Amino acid sequence: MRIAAIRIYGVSLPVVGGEYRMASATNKVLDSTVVEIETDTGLIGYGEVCPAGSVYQPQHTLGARAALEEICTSLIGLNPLEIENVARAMEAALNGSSYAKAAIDIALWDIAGKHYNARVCDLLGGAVRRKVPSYYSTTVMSPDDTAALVAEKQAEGYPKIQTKVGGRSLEEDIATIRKVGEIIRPNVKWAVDVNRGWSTRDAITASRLTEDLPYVLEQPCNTYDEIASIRSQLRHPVYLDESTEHLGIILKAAVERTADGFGLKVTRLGGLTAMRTVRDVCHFARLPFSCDDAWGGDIIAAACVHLAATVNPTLCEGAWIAAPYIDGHYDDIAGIEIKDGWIDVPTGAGLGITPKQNAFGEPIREYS
Ligand code: 0XW
Ligand code: MG
Repeated sequence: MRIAAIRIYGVSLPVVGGEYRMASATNKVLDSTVVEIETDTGLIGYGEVCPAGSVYQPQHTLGARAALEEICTSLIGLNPLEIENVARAMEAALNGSSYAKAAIDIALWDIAGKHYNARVCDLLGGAVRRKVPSYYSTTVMSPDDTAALVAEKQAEGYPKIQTKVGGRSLEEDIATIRKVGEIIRPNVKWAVDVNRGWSTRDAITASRLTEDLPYVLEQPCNTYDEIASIRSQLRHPVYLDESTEHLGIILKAAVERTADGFGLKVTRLGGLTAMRTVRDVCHFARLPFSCDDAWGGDIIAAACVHLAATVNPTLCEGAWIAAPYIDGHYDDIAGIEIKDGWIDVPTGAGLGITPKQNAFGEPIREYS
C-alpha cells in the first residue's frame, strides 16, 4: 500500500457560548487543520491538529499548515503502514513542528486500523474499558459563576472538574477556588488550572491560603524551571501541562519528581506514536495523566479517547474533548460525545470516525 494523495483542510470552529477564556488567552474561534491521507488501495485516514489560538502554547494554526507544506510531498509513495519509516521521512523533510507531524501520525494509525480491521486502541495495546472518563473545564469566570457551573457539571456525572483561574487579580482567583471548595463533592477529582498565569510568589501564596482544599495545581507558572523551583513550597500536588513539550520533559519530571501528574496534549507531544511511549513511561513511573488535545473536532477527540482507553484506570485522568464547545460533528452518527461525564470508545475500525460529505469544505492544499 502506498500514500497516493494528502489533502489539507481548514475548519473553523466557533466557540459555543461566545468565548473560551484562559489566563493565557481568550479564543472566540478555533481554526482546525484536518489531514486526509488517501492510499492507492482506496483506504483513507484522517488526522487533525487544532492549537487553542496562538498564545496558549507555541503551536499555532499557520505554523501547522506551513510545516505540512514542507513535509507532505516527500511522503507520497511511502507505505502508510510503516509508521516509523514515515516518521523518519518527516524528520528528514523538516526539523521540529512535531504538532503538525502529529496530524499525519494520527492519520497513519487510522489507516492501519482500517487495514487490519482493528480499532486504534486495539493497535495501541488494547482497551481496558468500553468508556473513558472525561472532565469538564470551566473558562475563567467570577467565583459565583464558576461554582454554579461546577455544581451543574458534577451533578451531570463528570468524575473530574478543571477550574480555570489566572489572568486577573490573585484575590479573585483565590475567591474562586474557595467558592468551588464549598461545593465540590469528595468523590469528584478537581484540578485548578492556571495556564501559566501565576508568578512563583502568587503560586506559593495561593496554594498556602487554600491548603485545606483538595485540588491539584495544574501548570501554575510559565516554565518547568519556575515550577520546579517552588515545588517544595506548594501545598498541593502539581500537574504539568503546557511545559510538557516533548518526551524529554516527561522523563525529567518523572526522574526529578517535579510533577505528580500531567495534562497531556496528543499533538503537542507528536501524535499517537509518541503518546504510546509517554503512556508507558507514565505507567512505569506511576504518574497519572490525561489524554487531551488543545482543541479540535471528532478526529482528534477520537484519537484522545482511543489512547485513554488503553491507560491503566488508576492513572487515567480522563480525556478532555472540545465537543461541549463545538456545534455539530464531522460524523453525525459516530461523532465523539460526552454522556454523563464519560465518553464511549468508538467501535469502528481505525479511529471509528467517518466524516460526512463535505464535512471540511474544499481542501486548502493537495499533494499527490
Ligand atoms: C482544558 N484544556 C484541555 C483545553 C484548553 O485548550 C486548555 C486545556 C488545558 O488543560 O490547559
Ligand atoms: Mg491545562
